[in-house]
Amino acid sequence: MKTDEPKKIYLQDYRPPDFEVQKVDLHFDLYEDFCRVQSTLRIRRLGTVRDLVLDGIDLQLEKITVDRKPWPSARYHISPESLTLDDVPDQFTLETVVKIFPDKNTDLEGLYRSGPMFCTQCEPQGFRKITYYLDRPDSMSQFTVTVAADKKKYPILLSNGNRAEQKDLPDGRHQVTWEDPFKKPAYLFALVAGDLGVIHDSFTTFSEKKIGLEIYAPHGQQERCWHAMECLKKAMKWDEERFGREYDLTAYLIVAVDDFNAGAMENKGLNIFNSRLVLADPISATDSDYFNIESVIAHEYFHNWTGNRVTLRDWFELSLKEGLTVFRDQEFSMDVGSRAVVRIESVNDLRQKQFSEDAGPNAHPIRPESCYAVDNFFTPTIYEKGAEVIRMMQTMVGRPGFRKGMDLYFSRYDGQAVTIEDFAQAIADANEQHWDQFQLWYSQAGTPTVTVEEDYDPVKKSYHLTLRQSCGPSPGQVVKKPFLIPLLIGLLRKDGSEVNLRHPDVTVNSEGQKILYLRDPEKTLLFHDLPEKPVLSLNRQFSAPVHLQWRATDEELLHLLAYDSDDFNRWEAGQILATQNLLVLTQAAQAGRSHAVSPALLAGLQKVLDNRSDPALQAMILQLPEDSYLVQMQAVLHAPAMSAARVQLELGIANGLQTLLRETYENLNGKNPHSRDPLDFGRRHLKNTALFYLSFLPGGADLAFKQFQQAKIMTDRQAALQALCDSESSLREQALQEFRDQWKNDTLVLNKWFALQASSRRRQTFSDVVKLWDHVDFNKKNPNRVYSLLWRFGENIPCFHDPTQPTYEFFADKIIEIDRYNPQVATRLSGSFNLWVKLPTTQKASAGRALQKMLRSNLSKNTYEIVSKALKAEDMAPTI
Ligand code: B3K
Ligand code: ZN
Repeated sequence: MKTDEPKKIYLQDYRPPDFEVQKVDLHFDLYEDFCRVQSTLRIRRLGTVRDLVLDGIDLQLEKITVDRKPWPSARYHISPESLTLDDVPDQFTLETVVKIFPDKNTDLEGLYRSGPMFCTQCEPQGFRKITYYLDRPDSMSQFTVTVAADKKKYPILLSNGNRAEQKDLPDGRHQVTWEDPFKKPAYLFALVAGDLGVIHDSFTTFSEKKIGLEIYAPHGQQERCWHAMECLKKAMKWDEERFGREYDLTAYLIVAVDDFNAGAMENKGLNIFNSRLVLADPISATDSDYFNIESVIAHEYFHNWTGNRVTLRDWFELSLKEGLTVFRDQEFSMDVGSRAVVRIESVNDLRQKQFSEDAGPNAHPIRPESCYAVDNFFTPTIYEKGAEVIRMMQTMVGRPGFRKGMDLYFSRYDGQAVTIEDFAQAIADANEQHWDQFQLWYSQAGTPTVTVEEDYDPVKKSYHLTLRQSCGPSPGQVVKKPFLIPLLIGLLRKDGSEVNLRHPDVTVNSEGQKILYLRDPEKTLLFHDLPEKPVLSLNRQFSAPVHLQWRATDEELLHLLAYDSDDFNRWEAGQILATQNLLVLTQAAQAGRSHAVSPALLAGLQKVLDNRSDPALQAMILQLPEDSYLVQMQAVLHAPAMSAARVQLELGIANGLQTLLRETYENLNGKNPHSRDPLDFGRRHLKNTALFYLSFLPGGADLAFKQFQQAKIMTDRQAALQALCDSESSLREQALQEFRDQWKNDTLVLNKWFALQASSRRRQTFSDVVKLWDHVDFNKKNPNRVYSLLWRFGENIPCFHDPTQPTYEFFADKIIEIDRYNPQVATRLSGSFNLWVKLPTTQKASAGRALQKMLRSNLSKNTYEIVSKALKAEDMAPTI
């Protein structure tokens, strides 16, 4: 499977399937060291092609019959990735029996073992590691599945759909049969076998159907599943109310698994989840764990309609289900929590991960046109930028119009495998729109920049606003056409009130939002009758995923921070002030000059902290932009200078605002620790943000240690430990030791212990990471553990890019090692090298050598794709 130059696949090569599988019958006989899979497929020819080619990898074929007669060996051929039957009848029943070895499956794709249980992960192409099949999303079929295993070891046997039959077998074995009445592609197949704990509940749908809800987890862990259960019911209700979608089977099952490459998987009726996104109690999970569980439980549930009932024609269309479902889960989180805060969190995430991907060597359009490994499509661009594009559609037609479009989409395409274009057409048709230009968002990569120029004439009382758009080159796309960019807009007066905007080019959508459409490379608008220069509030709610280049004055930004009715843009004003200051401080540190912390920023933050409004929003405003966002504004990545600038600003804020920070901390510390009310989430976030700044001041480590020891919930304990982890205090070691001793038997909590150390900004972090790789609690086969240590370290810009340490060499060696047994994990880690082209010369050469070494190491096609593209980004890739 490993090759030097893997084969690329292309969207333009898509052809509809030559055969249809009308019915699938699977029988699994699970044993400790192997599994026998008997598959009976009812197959019909669709076109004129005579030979049937089925996908299959690492399968030992034991039997093959056509219409119950042995199929002669001269008439079939096995290759490493397929089985071809020559000249098959027009319609026939194919039976195959294969032997597979879940125990030896280390890439966690297909059927594999996690501890004592068996489970599956088939998206995107894992099913071909289970049996020979047409493993492509547009091949949809009805599945009946029987699972047989030892009854004592595996009392729970699960698959998709409804339970049909259960019976005992000789030799202490038993079997359960599942029938899924809905046609589905193979990537939604799932199987679980094990001895598990379970909690039960039910949900009654709007047409009064009672659905049984079951969440399974390793014995002893099931009581930690109640939060997930509540989230599931909330999501089911929300999808009925907001999108009119009702659940369609009699049961909905979720299983928590410790070894899982991704976060979760939406298999029809049987979701399989990484246990970190199911299990929670206040002692061991933070508020943000609770939030993530809510959002991912909802996300997987929403896939039942967007992904499962209406699925993908091919993998290049992945964003059709992922972008749309992320959009739906974001809307859900916004409806059940605070709209502004959730929006800010999503945008923060988008800018850190997707914007940097879009600016780097692995940039690709939302609908890519080629790839080496389909596994690599699960990117922030497909997910998060895909969701932004759907959000723009909703902004353009308003919520009621968007709902009409969604209704049309479901009624047109239920039970079918379709494309991104089909979706956009349904939304446009329902709203009588023409979106040819808008669809460029799907085919052109890169983040557009919108430059703003303002000109106010006090005599004529007129205000000119000129907007220009541009988008730099992306791999394979040098020149871009102008995008259709919907920008929500407002103008503020000096007293903070809003100008009643009237302009022929500003339209109002059904929610009363004012939208300015930028269609051309440049546009100028003229506003009359303005007695004073207004303060511009553009791209409210981050209505379009663009960089805004706007030379606002400090006064204007402070005005927005204080008065904008759009909370997103209040936060954004603070971020711009902080970004500008951090960039100047970085330049100064690089040049060995000194520069002051921005008094305007301090004044703005002081006002925010003083004015007791929404604590969650206050906390978000107080947080500085992340390094991964700041790097995008810089031509060269000087990690030590960036790090010095950040420390200087953080210290400046801590010193400048210390009285207010202390007051805030003392007012909020210890209040309602067990409340799960979003307001209390916000209060704790603000309190812990205050602690973060206070920990820089004399006595700060003691304060953090005190909170660490007295904390009743993980949110407070982790925040305190994080502050200590960044410090040089002797209390650091003590706290880390205590934490480990307390949680050494809880894998999820111990991941936090690894992650906090790998994310620490101390100089010694690299040597800590090297030691932690050999720590007795480290397990390189468990994806969560590897991500906690290595992925966190790779994202830790000051430490990963510390020019004084051999970080790249170490990291590359680990990627090569992991790639041998789990390519998906290795691929994710290799993304940390994407910034290498921005490094100063000597460092760039060293990162280049590490990339070259990886490329020579017979990588999997997954990792090869990321590494080779990273290297291609540099015309002058260093040679060795
Ligand atoms: N569809 C899954 C992703 C599976 C990842 C496969 N490598 C989770 C989700 O997006 O809902
Ligand atoms: Zn998804």
